[in-house]
Amino acid sequence: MAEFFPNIPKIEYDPKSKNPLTFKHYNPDEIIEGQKMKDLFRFSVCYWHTFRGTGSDPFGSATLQRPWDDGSNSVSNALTRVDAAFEFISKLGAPFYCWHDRDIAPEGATFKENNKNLDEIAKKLKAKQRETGIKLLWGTANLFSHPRYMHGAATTCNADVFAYAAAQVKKALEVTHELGGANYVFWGGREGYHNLYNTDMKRELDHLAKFMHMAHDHAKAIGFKGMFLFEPKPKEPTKHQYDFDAAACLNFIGRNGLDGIVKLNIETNHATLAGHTMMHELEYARIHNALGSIDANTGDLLLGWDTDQFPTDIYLTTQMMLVLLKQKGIKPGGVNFDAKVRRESFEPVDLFHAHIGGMDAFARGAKIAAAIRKDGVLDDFVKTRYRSFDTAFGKKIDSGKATFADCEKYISDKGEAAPNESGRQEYLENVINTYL
Ligand code: XLS
Ligand code: NI
Ligand code: NI
Repeated sequence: MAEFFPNIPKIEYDPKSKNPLTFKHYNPDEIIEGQKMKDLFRFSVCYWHTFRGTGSDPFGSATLQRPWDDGSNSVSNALTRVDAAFEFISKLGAPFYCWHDRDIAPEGATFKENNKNLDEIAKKLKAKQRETGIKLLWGTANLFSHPRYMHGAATTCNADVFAYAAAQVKKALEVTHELGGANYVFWGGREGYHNLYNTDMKRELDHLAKFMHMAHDHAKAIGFKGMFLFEPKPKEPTKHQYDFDAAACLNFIGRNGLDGIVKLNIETNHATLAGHTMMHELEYARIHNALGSIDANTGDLLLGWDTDQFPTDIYLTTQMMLVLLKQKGIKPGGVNFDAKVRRESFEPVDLFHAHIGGMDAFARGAKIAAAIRKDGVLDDFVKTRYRSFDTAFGKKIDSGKATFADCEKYISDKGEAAPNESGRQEYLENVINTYL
């Protein structure tokens, strides 16, 4: 069979090598806090950026050289792409991949034709998964590219479009199930709005909740046991995306009886757009037992949109791993590179440089986070900082036994609160830097 990435061997861990096509930190079998790195991260390659990205932007056309892709919307082109994708993922050594239905199979003239195309490609994906051992981290449906979704999908004003979206998710779920997908993702796409003059927000949110319950009913009917994941994003393409951030999503989940059915897929660049750090979003999800998976990338603080760059900042990955290690990893989710090479990085080899850099950044972040955790630097400080709630009146507050009147009596008797202690933020920042 033709090789699509000739001259590129399987990427190996070789920390001493000067060859840029080797891992310097990601060593799949190395143990971090009792887990092999490959099981801790569960790295995934995304089909849309890596195999469907063209490098086009609003100011210029495609730049990326993808010699295996004839640029057509044909099924045969899509089938060849599967071969290229699996060669890439195998050589990289990522255990997972993920897709939108329309990334893997072309949109046809009718709904039935779409499904037929999808089945044909899924058959090949299944064979390739078996041949290589690469697994599907998650599937999802593209409910935003086609013009029919201009007003949204589950939150559209057009009942036919709602039905179309439901039928499309039904099929995408079935294909995800057929391919043994570990999760199913719902990123909001066009679920949001630009202007309330033309929008019934209550009705749209009710439809979204109905849609999610219908999806869950179907998952049960076909025996799909994977997790559903919302992917928060505050804006883009709409001005107000309903799934703004982890907190907004969890509010929606809780208010609509979706607890335990839907967790979160947290994306770095989306956290930035929401005005949060990634560490905040991860921790918010984790403490609510809702940290399901990660879309790893990074934005640019000087640009206000979803630039989806590969993550290379070790400070960022260290913070992420500090949270991830607290919950002993991310399984059944993973770390999916929802990231794209810049349009100037147009050669196929750039895909390797990008992913190797991301995987190494996480591996290094994990080693640093594990060292910080081993020494207990942050944990001990935080525990001590809240110790007034471990004894005496503080304990009464924590156990829910104190009333306002009790607080009044306690503090009147005492006259003044105990003196505060320093938060030592700068000291802790310095300590963290000693590990980097
Ligand atoms: C877009 C999202 C998208 C989801 C999958 O901003 O990140 O790529 O991950 O629909
Ligand atoms: Ni994403
Ligand atoms: Ni994104």
